[in-house]
Amino acid sequence: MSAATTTSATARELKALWRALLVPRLIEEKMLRLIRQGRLSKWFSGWGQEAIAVGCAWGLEARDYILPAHRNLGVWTTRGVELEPLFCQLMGKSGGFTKGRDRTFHFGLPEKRIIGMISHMAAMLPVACGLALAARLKGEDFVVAAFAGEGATREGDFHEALNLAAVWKLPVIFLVENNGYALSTPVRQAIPIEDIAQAASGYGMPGEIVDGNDVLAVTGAVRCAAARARRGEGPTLIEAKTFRVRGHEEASGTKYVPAELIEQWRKRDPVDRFTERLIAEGVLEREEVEATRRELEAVIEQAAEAALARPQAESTSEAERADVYAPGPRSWRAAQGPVEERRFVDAIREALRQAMRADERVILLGQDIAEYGGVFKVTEGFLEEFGAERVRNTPIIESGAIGAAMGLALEGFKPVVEMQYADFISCGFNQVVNNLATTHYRWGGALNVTIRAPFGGHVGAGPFHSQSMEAWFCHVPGLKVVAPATPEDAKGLLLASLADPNPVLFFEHKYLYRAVKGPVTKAPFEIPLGVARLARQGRDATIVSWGIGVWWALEEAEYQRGRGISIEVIDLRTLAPWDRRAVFDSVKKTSRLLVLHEAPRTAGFGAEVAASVAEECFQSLDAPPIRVAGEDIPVPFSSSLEQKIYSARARLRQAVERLLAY
Ligand SMILES: Cc1ncc(C[n+]2csc(CCOP(=O)(O)OP(=O)(O)O)c2C)c(N)n1
Ligand SMILES: [Mg+2]
Repeated sequence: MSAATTTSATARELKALWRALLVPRLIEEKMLRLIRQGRLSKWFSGWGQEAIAVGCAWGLEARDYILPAHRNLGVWTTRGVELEPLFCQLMGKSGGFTKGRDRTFHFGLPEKRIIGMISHMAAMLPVACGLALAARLKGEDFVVAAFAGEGATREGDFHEALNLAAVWKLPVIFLVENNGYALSTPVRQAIPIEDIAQAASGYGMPGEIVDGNDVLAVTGAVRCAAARARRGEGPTLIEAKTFRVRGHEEASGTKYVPAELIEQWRKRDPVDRFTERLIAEGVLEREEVEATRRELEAVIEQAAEAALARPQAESTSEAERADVYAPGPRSWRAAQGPVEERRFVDAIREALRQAMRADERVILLGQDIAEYGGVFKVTEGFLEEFGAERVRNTPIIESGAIGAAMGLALEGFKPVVEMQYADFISCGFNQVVNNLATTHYRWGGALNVTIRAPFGGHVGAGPFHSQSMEAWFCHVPGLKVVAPATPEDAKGLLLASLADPNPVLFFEHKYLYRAVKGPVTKAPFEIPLGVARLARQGRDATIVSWGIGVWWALEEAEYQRGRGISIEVIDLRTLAPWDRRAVFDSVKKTSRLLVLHEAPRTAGFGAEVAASVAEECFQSLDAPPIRVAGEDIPVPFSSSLEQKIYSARARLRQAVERLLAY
């Protein structure tokens, strides 16, 4: 572009872009002054990389989502996020976007179509896929741009997300900032190829390399990729080559970076380059540069000082706890009308089918769930009834699928992800415990995601297809954990989980799928989460359990009845939150507690129940609470080992007798 061909409209746009590029630089100058003055503790510098964040935001439309990373202040400023609350957020002051709950750019601003990151590198990339899928399902033409550092591209989520976006032809732009280092590790120690853009060919998408220090080049590449995505041609990987001239974060220095490399890249500073270019082209006057700087500096100074003057964020335990979960529905449909005998598995299928018929926002994701109907055949026939857009086979990507579900939920869908076996949720653990669990507390994003997880043993399936891992998740604030024992409960609790605007882990015991039958209300209804069921009334002792353990407890209670002993059985049904009242009331009546579960004993959920009863019901107890649980070994394959050594069931009788004799 030369001065002669620059029209006044493009000149105006170029000038506006230049201003947008200057803003994050000037904010950073202020932040660095504050650090030197000891008034700010932490800062991740984006100095020298501003053209990527600003160029991306500039190249997209306001309706497009951006998922920035930790050096992308320019995304927020270019989208016009107000400076004072932004500074409050960065400084942990009251008035910030997360109310002091999370740091730096870890928050979403849905009204600006920005979904911020969590600390875990690359975790937002599958989320971008979910948002993009939402665009497709809604027939809207927004695209989603997601950032990753070159270091983050070695995480599995990067590859799962690229693959998913490519097989589903999703409107995603993956924007990799290759700045030469991941903390102290230079690219050559972590990445065996010169150009990360090459990865694109392995996923069947275009891979573009762009000069990340040239804001017009970035804008152009992003516009091209966005146009392609809007045409329905799928994702693009853009690698922006740049350099991290100020080190990882301000406290860690740059000693390990060769000084000449920094010098070399400082000469290619994106702000200086663009300024000089616009001056050379006659778009900008030198005096104007100084005047604009002064004008913007004054605005930044004022907002930063106003933020600094504010108090630290303050709150109460009650207020903090209240925001861990999104408020649920106020009313539930009671079970009413005719019932029919159903197996456990059929009750689950019926709940899903009724929910899908009633609400188009329910979308199923999982491995082999479409034509094949899932390995346990829970979704058999669903593809035919609901179609391929709503019943989606995913590749083998637990993390990718759960992350995508989060993106769908942010766009108002109610995704249900089927784990093929609950054991494989370990591959999606990060998405569950860090992304799904924390989002509502941190910035108010409600995530109506249900993860169905066929779990448990007694099917002779060995250590990796038999685990009971409910306790892993009960420890994480922000998740709900459900484990039904009867067909009626399976249906009502699953419908409640689908109606709940929070992430729910729904553990379905595989042995019960086809071993248990019972009356199930035909019409849709919900059983509120967090309410236990009195499975059997008794006087002499209480057994608390869930899942298959309830059946063992009932069997034992029946045996003891023959000996004149009356045992009460409480089926917790929901473990997080659990019905403390129901358990305490029962123990106050019977004075004896046994908690029974299939999962290994140490740090199992039984420990929580037993400890709470010891704390809250000590005066009523005639015996110490007893736990009967799986042996602390991996679940053995041989059914004789599993049943005689691993299984809690093998130790139940003796334990009950010990409890009664105490
Ligand atoms: C999963 C995970 N592991 C480790 C870290 C610690 N960590 C924070 S930033 C960082 C380097 C990231 O490098 P890169 O992705 O290249 O981004 P850059 O900082 O260079 O912009 C590391 C290792 C993390 N945040 N997440
Ligand atoms: Mg890097």
